[in-house]
Amino acid sequence: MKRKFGFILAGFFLATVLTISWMPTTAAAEPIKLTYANFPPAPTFPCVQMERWKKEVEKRTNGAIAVQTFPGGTLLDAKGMLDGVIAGTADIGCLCMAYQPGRFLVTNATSLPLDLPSSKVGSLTLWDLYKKYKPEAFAKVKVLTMFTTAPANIMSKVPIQNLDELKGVPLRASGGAAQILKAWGANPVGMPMPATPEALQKGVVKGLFSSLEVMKDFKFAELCKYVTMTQVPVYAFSVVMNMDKWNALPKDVQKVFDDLGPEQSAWTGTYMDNHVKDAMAWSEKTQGVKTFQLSKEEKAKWDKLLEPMTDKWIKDAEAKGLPAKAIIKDIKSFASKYEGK
Ligand code: 3IO
Repeated sequence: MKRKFGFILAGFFLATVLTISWMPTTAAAEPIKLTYANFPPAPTFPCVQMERWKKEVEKRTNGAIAVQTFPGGTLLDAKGMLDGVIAGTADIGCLCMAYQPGRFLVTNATSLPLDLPSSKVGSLTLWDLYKKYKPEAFAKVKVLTMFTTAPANIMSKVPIQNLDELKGVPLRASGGAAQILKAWGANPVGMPMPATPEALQKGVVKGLFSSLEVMKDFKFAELCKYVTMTQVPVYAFSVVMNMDKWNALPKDVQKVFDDLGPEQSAWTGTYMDNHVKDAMAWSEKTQGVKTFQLSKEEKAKWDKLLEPMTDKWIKDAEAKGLPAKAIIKDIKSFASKYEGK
């Protein structure tokens, strides 16, 4: 009798232990705290996606992870983001790859004039590209997600409807977008996005070349009363995590982060595409912004000037040992896979 009771007790004990070990992450008394640095101000899209990621992670880990966000360059700034995460100044960081174009050759190929039509398609294409090529630039970090902006357009204080009006105009842009402006004969001025409001105020630049949601989020519509639609190129972003911090995470938390990678990419693309529409409606209705479409003949001239760019990129990238033709081919085929979805 006594022995039987002992067996039952042991059975209960075993069942309890097994149940606990199989349960999804339960809220620990003390959550694992992670810092997440971002370079632009809180209302802008890189920070909106950061807050969404934080919320999803905290929910899906049942509070086992607590993310502390640092918008506005308060922990790491635009150009120091990747090195700061490698050094462990922040556990996680969001960076724009156009600010160090030579460092991110493979992923920045998405900023060539390849007609990626939207942030959603651009983001999913970039994520696939990263997954396929795993570029050396990210060897020292864990990549959590990637996304792109919507296609860039010209926002300016002066009307620009043809190449003559664009000639020599100082416009803020970075990376591949700056190369495109240069090919069109403008005067690209490189600086990270957060430096742009002051440059516009002071007249250092007469406008900028980026995705249009910034008209509202940075209030550029108050100064830039003209938009010229070019719909090319997208800017590429990545979110990276310190490798030691990643390796120290419980396996089930790592799975939550990994599952979120492509989801976050799609979420950010959808958010951005919708927000561009809102921002332009606001700019036109409340700020008197005028939007120009290039005439068919004019657009043909602009397109012609971009034709040599991708071939030149292929030549240069091949010289550096990259499978450049395959990279371009993949970008196009990933994009067509996602178009219409
Ligand atoms: C961007 C960067 C920070 C905040 C909002 C933004 N919208 C588009 C960009 C792209 C970019 O980094 C740039 O330099 O145009």
